[in-house]
Amino acid sequence: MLLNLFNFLPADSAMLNPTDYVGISFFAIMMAMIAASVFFFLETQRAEGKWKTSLIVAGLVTMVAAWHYSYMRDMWAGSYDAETGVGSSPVVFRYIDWLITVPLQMIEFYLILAAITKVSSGIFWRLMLGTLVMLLGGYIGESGLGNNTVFFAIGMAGWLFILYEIFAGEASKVCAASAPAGVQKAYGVLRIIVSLGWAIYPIGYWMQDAAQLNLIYNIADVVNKIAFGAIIWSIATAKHDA
Ligand SMILES: *C/C=C(C)/C=C/C=C(C)/C=C/C1=C(C)CCCC1(C)C
Repeated sequence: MLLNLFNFLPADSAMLNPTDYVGISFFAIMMAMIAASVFFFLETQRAEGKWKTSLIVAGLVTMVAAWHYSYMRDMWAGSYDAETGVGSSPVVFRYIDWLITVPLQMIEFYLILAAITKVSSGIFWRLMLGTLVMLLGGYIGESGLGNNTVFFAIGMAGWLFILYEIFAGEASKVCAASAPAGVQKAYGVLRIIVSLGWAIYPIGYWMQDAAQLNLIYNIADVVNKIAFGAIIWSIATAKHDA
C-alpha cells in the first residue's frame, strides 16, 4: 500500500544511456526537486504565521515539477538515439508543468505582499493573465499549432506584462510603500529571477537541437524553481516586525 505512493517512478522506466547527458539532467533535477520539496515542507515548522503558506507553495512548485521530470526523463530516455544524441522533446509534459508551477509562483508575489499588508486582488489577476498569455503563446508556437514567431511574440507580451506589474505596477508600489527592509530585499531578488532567470526560456525556445533545448529548459528550472523557493524560504524563516 505504502509503496503505491511511489508509483510516479515508472516501473518500466527506460534505462539511462551514459552518453545521454540530457536524460541524466532530467533524472538529477528530479531528485533535486524532491529534496527541495521535502526541505521546504519541513521548514514550515520554523516559519511564522502567514509565511508558512508561502513556503508550502514553494514546496508545491518543486513537488509538481519533480513528478513531471520523472515523466519527461522517461519520454526522453525511452526515445534517445545514441547515434544522433537526441530523444523526443516532452513538450506537452513541459507545458503542463509550467501551467501549474508558474501560476503558483505568481501567487507567491501576491502572498508575500498579503503577508505584510492589505493588497487588492487586481495584482493577483493581472499576474495570472500575463502567465496565461505567455504560456499559451509559447505552447502554440512550440508545438507547431501556430506560427512560431507570431506566437512567440504573443508569449513575450505576456511576460512583459508580468514584468511591468512587478517592476512598475501596483505590486511594486505596494512593496515599496509597506514592506519591511528584509522583505523588500527578497522581493527585489525574486524580481531579478523573473527577469534574468526567466529570460533563459525564450532563448531556449529558439534552439533547433532538441538536446540543447531541453538542457537549457532544465537548467532554467533549477534556477527558477529551486533558487526561487530558497529565497522564499529565507524570507519566510527570517524574523519580521510586521
Ligand atoms: C518553473 C517554470 C518556469 C518558471 C517557467 C517559465 C517559463 C517562461 C518564462 C517562458 C517564457 C516564454 C516566453 C517569454 C515567450 C514564449 C516562449 C516561452 C513560453 C518559452
